[in-house]
Amino acid sequence: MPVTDPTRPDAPPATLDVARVRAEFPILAETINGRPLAYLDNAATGQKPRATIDAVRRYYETTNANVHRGVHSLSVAATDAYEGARDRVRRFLGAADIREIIFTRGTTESINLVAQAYGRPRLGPGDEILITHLEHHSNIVPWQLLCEQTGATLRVLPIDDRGALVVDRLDDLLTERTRIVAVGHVSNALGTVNPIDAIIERARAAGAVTVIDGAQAAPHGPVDVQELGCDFYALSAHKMFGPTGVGVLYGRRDLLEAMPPYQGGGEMIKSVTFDGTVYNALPHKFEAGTPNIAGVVGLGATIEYLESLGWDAIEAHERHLLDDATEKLGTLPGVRLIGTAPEKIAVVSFVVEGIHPHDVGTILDHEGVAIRTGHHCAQPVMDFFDVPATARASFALYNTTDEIDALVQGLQRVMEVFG
Ligand code: 7TS
Repeated sequence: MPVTDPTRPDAPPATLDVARVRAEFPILAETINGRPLAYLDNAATGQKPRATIDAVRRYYETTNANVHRGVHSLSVAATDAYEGARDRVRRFLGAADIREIIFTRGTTESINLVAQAYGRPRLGPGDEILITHLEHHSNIVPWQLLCEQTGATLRVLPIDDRGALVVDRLDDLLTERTRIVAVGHVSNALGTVNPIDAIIERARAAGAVTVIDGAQAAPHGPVDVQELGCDFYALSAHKMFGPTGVGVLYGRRDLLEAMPPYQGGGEMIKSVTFDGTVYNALPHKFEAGTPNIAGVVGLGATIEYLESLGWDAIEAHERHLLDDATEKLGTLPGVRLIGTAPEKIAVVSFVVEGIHPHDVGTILDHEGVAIRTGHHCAQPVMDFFDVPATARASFALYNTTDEIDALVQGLQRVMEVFG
């Protein structure tokens, strides 16, 4: 549904010129198995706009040097580009202070950093970590490791049969022993948007620290970590159409200041002697070694590009895609949607009666339609719905209803072949 700008009520609704957007993503012009590519695997990784590809190429062609160490011009320019991207990320996340933005390899590393640098020195037997049944393995396994290391206990907030969190269960699962609450903003397997604002509020009132896995939220719009009041927020650049190998950890400054480094090496120190080492200031304390400079610069350019399109227009278009896909797949005989929470974005997970999801994915690939099949690194979700795997179509700003039609036709072909 088109969105109007509340500050300009007479302005026309924000709309996305999808043909123009598509022209900015070179890979979308590829053919796969002789068919036009319909890329519906955006939850796995997003495709890259020319603005990102060009920024990375330009960086290597004109600016490449190591950061934070040289007085020569290129090193200063590389540092400016790297730190400029950090400020752009800060604004995207609504963080108050640039020192609160740590560059990592991705969401996975960001969450492991919090588990090891925040959790490990602080937790002990009897302490509890609360996660949810919807989490990606990246927001489960680091906490299991932490429990093994500290003797803490993992608790799990359940979901209902639509794939929505049963928030009422916080009444008994959130206790005075809960030290960390780690929740995904959006489920990668089902697309459920979790009520993280309410969860954060409850967790804070209980004295727990909150860690939000924003990997599946960031590709769909900015967040405001100050308004949310979360303590940590993690994301991956590659899912939001930026380069691979780059992620972000937002952390509240006072918490980051009090945490020991996650890794040791160059960049993260002020001085080193054999008697001891003085750590560098934030954010460098958590960025040991030469970072992925080109990737960070590419992420900055990606955010700038997305902002130029307008988030309202992107959101409205993606809402339309989800509604269209839900209606078309929901009425297709033999197709069962998995995950029908009232608050959802950008993902349709489903099974086709009597046909293994991998066979569905293979036939669709012959038709040029790229979806993911499997457990989506969210095996507890699959267990809950008693399926080994699902087929998952996931949408992004450049997708079209024609591509959803290609998916539907592909599924009809699947049923002809296997039916
Ligand atoms: N958290 C969520 C919610 C995710 O969806 C993913 C990746 C991760 C964490 C890990 O991100 P990474 O960039 O560190 O690997 N999700 C998926 C997916 O749904 N299909 O492939 C990867």
